[in-house]
Amino acid sequence: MRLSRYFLPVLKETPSEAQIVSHRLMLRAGLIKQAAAGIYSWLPLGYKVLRRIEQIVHDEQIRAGHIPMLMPTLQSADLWRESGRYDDYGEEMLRIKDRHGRDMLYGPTNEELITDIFRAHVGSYRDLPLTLYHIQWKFRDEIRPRFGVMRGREFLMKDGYNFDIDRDAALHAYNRHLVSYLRSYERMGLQAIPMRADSGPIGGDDTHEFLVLAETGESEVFYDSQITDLRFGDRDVDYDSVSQCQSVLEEFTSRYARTDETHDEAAFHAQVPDARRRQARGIEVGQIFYFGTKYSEAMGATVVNATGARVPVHMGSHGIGVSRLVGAIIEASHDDRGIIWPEGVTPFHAGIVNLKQGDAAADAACEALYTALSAAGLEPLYDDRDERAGAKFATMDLIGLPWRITVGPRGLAKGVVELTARRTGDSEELSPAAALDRLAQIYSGV
Ligand code: 5CA
Repeated sequence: MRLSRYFLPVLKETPSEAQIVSHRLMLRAGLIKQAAAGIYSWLPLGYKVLRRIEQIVHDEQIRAGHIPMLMPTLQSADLWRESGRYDDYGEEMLRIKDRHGRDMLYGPTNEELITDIFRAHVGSYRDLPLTLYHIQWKFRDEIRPRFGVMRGREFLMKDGYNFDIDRDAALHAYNRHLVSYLRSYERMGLQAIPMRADSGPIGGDDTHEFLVLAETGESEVFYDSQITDLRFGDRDVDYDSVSQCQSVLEEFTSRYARTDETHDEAAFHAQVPDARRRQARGIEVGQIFYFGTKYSEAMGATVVNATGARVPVHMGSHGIGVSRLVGAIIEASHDDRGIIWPEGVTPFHAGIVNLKQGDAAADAACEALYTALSAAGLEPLYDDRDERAGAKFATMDLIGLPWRITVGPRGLAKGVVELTARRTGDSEELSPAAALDRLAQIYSGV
C-alpha cells in the first residue's frame, strides 16, 4: 500500500476522552473512530489488525479440530426463554421488538442458538465429539463502556461450543481449548495466563480466564510469579491425546493464579512463598467454561448413547475477546512514541520511508523494494508522501510497524538502505537485497 493513496487519519492531538494508553493510541493512529458510546468503526489500519487476530484464532481453532461457522447477531427471545436466561440476563441484554411485535435481542453470547442447532441435527453419540465455533459481533449494554474497545458495548468475540457424551470427554474439550488458546495468544506476541475465575451468567463450575498483565487491566489478580516463566513455545501437541492436553493444563494451572472473584488469601499464603506472591492487574482476553448439562437439559439437547439410552450432552463454551485483544496488545507493547506491533499481528510487515521523494534514485529504489517485498508475500506500507523525514518517521513510529526500511540518496550512493527495528530502535545498513532477505527470514518464523 502507498500511503499517498491510503486512508490513515492520524491525529496530532492526544484525544482528551481517552483514559488509557491503548485507547489514546488507537485513536491517534487512526485505527478506530467512536460511532456511539462503546461502539466503534474500524478504520482501515485497525481493521487489518482485527483481521490478523481473527486469522490466528481461525488457524488455531481449526488446528485443534474445531469447526468454523457463522450465527447471526440477532436472536429470537424464545430460545432464551427456554433456557431461563431471558429474564436472568438483565439490563446488559439489548432487547428489540420487530415490526410484528416479536421479541428479539442482539446476542450477548450464543449458548442457546448453538444448542438449538445441535438438537435439530444431532441425535447419536456416534456424531460426538463436536466443537463448533464462530467469530461474530456481540452486544452487551455495559453500564459503563470505557477504555475504547477494551470494554465496548458492541465487540467481536470468538465463541466456541463443545458437545460431548460425558463429563470426561467434555473435560478433554476444555483442556484442548486451553492448549489452543495458549498457542493463539503466543502467536499474537502476548503472554496470557490462565487463572481460576468465576463463571458469572454463563454458569458452570470449571472456568479459567486468560489474563494479560497490565496496570490498566480491569481485573485484580493474585499469582505465583513462577507462572510468568512458562512458555508454550512451538511444541507439538496432539489435540486428540487426552494425556497430552491434560499435562499442558496441569503445567499451566497447577500454580496459584486467581482473579479476585475466586482469590483465597489463606490458600495464597499457604501455597506460595513470600518472595513469589504477586498481586497485580490484568486484562481478560478469553475465558473457557465447562457447564455440563445446564443448557442441554433445559433445551432438550440429547443423544442416544452406546447402550441405547437418551442422555443430555455435556457442554462447555469458550470465548476469545478478538476486538479487546487489539487494545490488550497495545497495552502490552508500546512506548512513548506509539504502538509496537508484534510481527504476528502487524497490519503491514514493513514500512518504507523515502527520505527524498522526487529524487530519481530514491524513488526507483523504493519502488523496487515495494515490488520485491510484495513478491515475497510481505505487505509493505510505502510512505511516498512529499513530507519531511521527521514527519514520516513520527507517523511510522506512531502506527508501530515492527520494521522500517529507510531509503535516501546518501545511502544509495553507498549501495545501502537502513533497516530499523521499531522495538529497539537499532538500525543496520544493508543492501536492499539483504534487507529483503532479512525480513523474509523474520516473517518465515511468524
Ligand atoms: N459464551 C462465553 C464463552 S464463548 C462467553 O461469553 N464468555 S465471556 O463472557 O467471558 O466473553 C468472552 C471474552 O469476550 C472475554 O474473555 C473478553 O475478552 C471478551 N469480552 C467480554 N465482554 C467484553 C466487552 N464488553 N468488550 C470487549 N470484549 C469483551
